[in-house]
Amino acid sequence: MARLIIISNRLPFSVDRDGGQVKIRQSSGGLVSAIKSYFESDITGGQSITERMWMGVADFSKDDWNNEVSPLMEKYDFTAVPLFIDKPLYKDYYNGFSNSVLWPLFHYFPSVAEYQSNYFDAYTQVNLQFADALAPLLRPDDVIWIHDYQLMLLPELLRLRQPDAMIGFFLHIPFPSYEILRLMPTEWKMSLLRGLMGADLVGFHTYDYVQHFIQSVRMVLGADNYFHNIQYHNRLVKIDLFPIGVDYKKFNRSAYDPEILDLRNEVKRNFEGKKIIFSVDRLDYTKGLMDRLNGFEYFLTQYPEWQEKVVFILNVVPSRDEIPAYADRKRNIEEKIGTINGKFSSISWQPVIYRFNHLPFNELAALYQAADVALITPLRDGMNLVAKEFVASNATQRGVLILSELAGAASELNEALLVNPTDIKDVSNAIVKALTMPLAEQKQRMALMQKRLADYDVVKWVTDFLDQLVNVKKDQEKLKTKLLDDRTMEQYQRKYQQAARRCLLLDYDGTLVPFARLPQDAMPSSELKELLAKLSGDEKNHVVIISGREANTLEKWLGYLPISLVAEHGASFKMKHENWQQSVPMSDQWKEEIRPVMQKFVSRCVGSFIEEKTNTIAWHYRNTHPDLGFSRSRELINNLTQMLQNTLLQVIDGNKVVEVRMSGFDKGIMALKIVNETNPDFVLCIGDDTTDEDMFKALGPDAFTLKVSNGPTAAHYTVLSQLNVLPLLNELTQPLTSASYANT
Ligand code: GDG
Repeated sequence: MARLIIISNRLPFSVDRDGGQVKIRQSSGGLVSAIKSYFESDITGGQSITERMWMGVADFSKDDWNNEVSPLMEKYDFTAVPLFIDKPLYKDYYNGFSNSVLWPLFHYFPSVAEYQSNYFDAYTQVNLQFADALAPLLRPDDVIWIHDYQLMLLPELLRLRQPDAMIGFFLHIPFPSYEILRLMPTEWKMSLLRGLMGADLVGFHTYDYVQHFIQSVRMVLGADNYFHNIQYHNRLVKIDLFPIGVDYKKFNRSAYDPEILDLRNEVKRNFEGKKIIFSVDRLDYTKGLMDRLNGFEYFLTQYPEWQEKVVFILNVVPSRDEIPAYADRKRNIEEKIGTINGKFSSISWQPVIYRFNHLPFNELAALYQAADVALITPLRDGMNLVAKEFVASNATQRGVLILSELAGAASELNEALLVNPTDIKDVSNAIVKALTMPLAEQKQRMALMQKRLADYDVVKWVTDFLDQLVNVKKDQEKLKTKLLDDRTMEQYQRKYQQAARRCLLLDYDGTLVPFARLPQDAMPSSELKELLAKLSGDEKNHVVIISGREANTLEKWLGYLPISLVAEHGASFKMKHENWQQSVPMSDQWKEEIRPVMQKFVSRCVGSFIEEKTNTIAWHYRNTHPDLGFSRSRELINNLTQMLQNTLLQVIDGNKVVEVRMSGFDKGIMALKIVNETNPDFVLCIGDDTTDEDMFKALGPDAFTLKVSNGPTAAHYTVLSQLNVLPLLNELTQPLTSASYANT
């Protein structure tokens, strides 16, 4: 039995005063109608949700809430948690950072963005207020779903307060390409991305937005992805697309509602003999109203035969008029409408019927049904529900949708006439095509779009998201099952204490030391040296450093210790108190063939470099652009694999490194050889890389094998980070007490 907590900037209702009486009015907009339809359905999704809560900023005072509004909420099917924010702070957070930085930037209007630091401070403060107000109310069974660009910091802030919480986030607007995001001050973009990565599931409308987000996380936070999964701060975060739908049945049925039908017929009568083109949009520069009017004007000029035979009903809904970027638009648009009407009108005909108001639902539905063409051409739009509502409302399947290819909805509504909104010729041609489209074709296109919208309606959107959120939690649990816990640690500690002969096989980079930008910088710390001295000082221990490093380096850094060293994955080795030897005597003539190929990749991928070792040659791409480095590494592996067919050489795909070496030895063969020769009764093996998997597999069930990092592995257990390794080794040697090793 779970509780669903929806968190959005505003509560889903506002309060009106009618005379002295307070009235609650449901807000309009995509999210509110989506969640409302879900609440009204009896479907609950992945969790059986039994309670609902909605948190958001109130548009009424605390006193009004306590005295008048709160009692009215009793009849609603959710608990409202209003947040009261000081007006000046709210202004900087909402008009400021949300709508004068994020909104323009994420809709590809960088020149409109105003990078003021007080805006970001206010945004941070309001997100903190949300977190502080919610944290004390949280219960372990809560499913938290945060919505939209005003609350991008909130997932992380909640995660800090409640580490195990189930948190989903959905962005309703586009997520821009990295090239746009990087325009923002570094601290801001890092905070926003870190904020979102506090969620377990981050949802977007389209595949492109998902890809943009993943790329930004890779570039800004340096986290790696595996398809749509990102391992971040030892937690699996899933990124996926959930294209929001509409309440299909509600719009489709509206065609049979007598009141709406009357209104529709009235509109038809008023414009008898004329085709109706319809648009409804908030007054926003992203909606492309000016370009749309230019397109319509061009159409009337180019195709005069349509004059008097068509009307364009343009309904503009007031919006954000306190923000300067919005204020002038209204005047410009109205002037343009005046110009078109002045230029083309006759005594009996006016081409543009313009209204600036919010339509009641019935009127909106009637216009959707009366329209022959819906002209929806935003310059950018996260999704655009108007397009989907028009399609859903067309029960007769008459009517044509002209849709901007830059709206998220275009990726689903392929049967619409897709246009570039700034290309007035394209828009004009699409209008002609729509007005002359044969009925059979209209129906065919409509039917295909309607099927898709009916299948993935708004309730499906909600349940799909909630199901995926539950699945991510399950996947996180699965990964945790290998995580070394205190009890297992204690068992091995006991076995260690009881053993007479122990073999400790330890990888070096990424295991005993963290990765450095350049291999030569990853020198052993004094803490590591002390630990290795202590371990090797115990005569029951045989300590083996088994690495991809070359012999010289291992000798220089660790050769003074009474331990064994295995270099270049086993190509050469030095057993304790003995001299270095080659595993397989070989010439390194073959490197002459490989070096030029790798050199070509060095020049094709800035930041990559070659490391030559005695028996291997490696191309490192740790310091490159992550996407380029990865894709070049795939190309290189491809080239090398073809070159090395039927040779004794092999290609190894390591951790940000591609290596070529002679086949016939690997860490697994070497580890097994050492274990067989010394016959220990306790074997510990720790590593982080793909090459260490050979050891985990070779050593089999009796060894205590441990992988650093939380991915698929043949090791028996995992530890979350390299930082856990030295404390773990220390702990192993301690006599058994109640002290516990913390795997965090
Ligand atoms: C965000 C994203 C994304 C509009 N005018 C009237 C009216 N509306 C209703 C429509 C529709 C909604 O408002 C507008 O649709 P949007 O798609 O623009 O939704 P928003 O919530 O504003 O915007 C957008 C959406 O979130 C969902 O994720 O699609 O890209 O910007 O439902 O019907 N409703 C009435 N009168 C009007 O005059 N009754």
